[in-house]
Amino acid sequence: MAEFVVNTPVVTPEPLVEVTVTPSRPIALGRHRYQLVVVDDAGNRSAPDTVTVIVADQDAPTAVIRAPRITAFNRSFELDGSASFDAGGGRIVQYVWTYLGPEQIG
Ligand SMILES: [Ca+2]
Repeated sequence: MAEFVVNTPVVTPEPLVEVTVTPSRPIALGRHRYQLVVVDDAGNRSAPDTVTVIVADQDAPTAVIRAPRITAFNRSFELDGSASFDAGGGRIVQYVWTYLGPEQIG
């Protein structure tokens, strides 16, 4: 586990390191670069190798539709999607409404 700070090296004796991310220490959505330099037992340092890791919103949002239970004949009414929410660091930017027709009885 390691809390990475920009341009501050983290030194480990092992070839694996966890980039620790918690709700209080998130990494923003987008492209992030990491660099590795290795040092041998004689103290020789490698040239740096770098990678780009893309932090992406991969979680679908949840739709919550609310409406009046009963509405009067020939009266407009509202559908409300404001209780919908997203996960994964993103936000909802579009509401796609569809009338599915009369409910079939029986
Ligand atoms: Ca999302």
